[in-house]
Amino acid sequence: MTFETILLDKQEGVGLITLNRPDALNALNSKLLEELGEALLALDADADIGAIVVTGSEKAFAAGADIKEMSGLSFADVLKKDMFAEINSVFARVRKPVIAAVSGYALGGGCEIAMACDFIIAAESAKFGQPEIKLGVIPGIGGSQRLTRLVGKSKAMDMMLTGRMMDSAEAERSGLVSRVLPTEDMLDGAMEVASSIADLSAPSVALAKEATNRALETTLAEGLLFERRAFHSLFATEDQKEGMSAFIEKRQPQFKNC
Ligand code: CO8
Repeated sequence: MTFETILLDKQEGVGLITLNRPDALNALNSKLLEELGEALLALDADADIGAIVVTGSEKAFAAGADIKEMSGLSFADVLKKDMFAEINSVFARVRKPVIAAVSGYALGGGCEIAMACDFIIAAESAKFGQPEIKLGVIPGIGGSQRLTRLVGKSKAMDMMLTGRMMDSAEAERSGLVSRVLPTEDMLDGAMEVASSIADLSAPSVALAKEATNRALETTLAEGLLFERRAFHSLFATEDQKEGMSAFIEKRQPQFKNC
């Protein structure tokens, strides 16, 4: 597969997607969103891949949707193409874990793409924000919904109504990111995390992701039932026998993803 706006690499069971529009701080134009979606679905379908990392450059994960591309559009234009619907539906379809590895700016659509991933590992240099309000619009790729779920109403309102940026320490304190690493080590660290997930049993990884996502979509009773049934179903896998035997025999498990 060849792409214009992203780079795609595979290393030890991990698919690495690098957003690559350096002249525009990785602003998300329609080509980039289309290629990101294609790459995510291709890696999700690739049997050699167990986890995916999405990253940008040291200066910017992505500085938002492409303002130059959007500026002249009318209401009818954005409604007709249902702008940004497709990328959200791609993220909903990807069943493998997706980690956002964020260095520098993750603003507007950049912050939203990071939040659409399953979790965010940030460099100390990372800066998050939803500055759309300063452009006369609001978030359009899920920011008002995902940021509120991740950091709570008060901080989400503060971020969206002022358009201010949050540094990596505040992002970690608020629960937006799962861990912060020194900037120069961040991508290697995120790749190591992804590789450690790729080494686990794929059915249990997929069900852990589904069960965690259920917590945001359903009642506690339904979520607990979903989790319990998913847990029960894993006793049908060879990997459950292998994982538990390996623990008892004090050795590393050899999972077969079945
Ligand atoms: N879109 C297009 N181009 C961009 C963007 C962007 N979002 N961000 C940066 N660029 C371009 C700049 O125009 C500049 O290009 P050029 O050299 O040709 O002038 C180049 O990238 C470098 O940028 P700067 O010179 O501005 O770099 P600085 O280091 O001085 O500043 C900042 C970095 C602070 C990140 C600054 O670039 C900035 O504020 N960018 C815009 C951030 C922003 O507002 N993002 C939100 C965009 S809107 C959005 O994401 C969701 C909209 C949802 C709409 C829903 C509709 C349905």
